[in-house]
Order: sequence, then C-alpha cells, then structure tokens
Amino acid sequence: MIRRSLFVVFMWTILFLPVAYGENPDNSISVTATDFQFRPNIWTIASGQDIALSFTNNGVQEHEWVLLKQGTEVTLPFNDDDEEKVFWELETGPGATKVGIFTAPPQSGTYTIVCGKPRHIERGMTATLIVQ
Ligand SMILES: [Cu+2]
Repeated sequence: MIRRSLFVVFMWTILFLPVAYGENPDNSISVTATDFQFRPNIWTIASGQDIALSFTNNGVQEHEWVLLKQGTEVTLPFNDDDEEKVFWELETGPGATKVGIFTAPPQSGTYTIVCGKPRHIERGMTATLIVQ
C-alpha cells in the first residue's frame, strides 16, 4: 500500500511538476494582436523543434509576427532593408486567425519579435521569444 502511494506521488511529480513550474518550453504557442500590442508578449520554445503559432488579429489593421534572427537589431523605420534580418514571419488580417509552423532556431537565447507593418514597432508592437 505504501509502495503504491509512493508510486502515485512519483507519477504525479513526473506528470505535473514541469507544468506547475511553467518551465517546459512549448511546441505550440499563441498570440493575439490588437492595434498595437501583442498578447502575450513573451513565449518560451525549445530550440530546433517544430513550433505551431496560432496568430489571432483582433485589430482593424493587418499585423505580422516577425521573428528576427539572433543578434540582429531593428533600425527604425522597419522596412525592406530589414528583410535579411527576418528568421520567419506570419501575417494575419483583421478579425482572422492563422496558424503557421516554423522550426525554432537551433541557437538558444533571447529573440526579438516585431510587427513589420509601417510604424507598428514605434507604437509598441514588440515582444520576446525565448529559445531554450
Ligand atoms: Cu502590427
């Protein structure tokens, strides 16, 4: 009986502890854009994994979720010159939800997310992606 109880506790720990601590990187993440914010504005994913992004646009303008390559910085205004900095991007129109799948960068670290539409970064559309 004791042995069975210990087993249950052991299994509970294995199954639920990572979720409870929130340290597990996610294979599917979601974001809602408004004019002009990302919610949430930070995500954690695992390096090299296929990640599904569900992108809902609750604004009246088109928005983008643009993952920049590691070590790149945005120079304002964000325009065609910045295309070479883009690792992956997904665009969604007003009132729509789109799902895209990308392979997470192999390098762990902190990555910058922006909306690439003109003057959207200036209005606050930036976020952070942590790759573990
Ligand atoms: Cu935008």
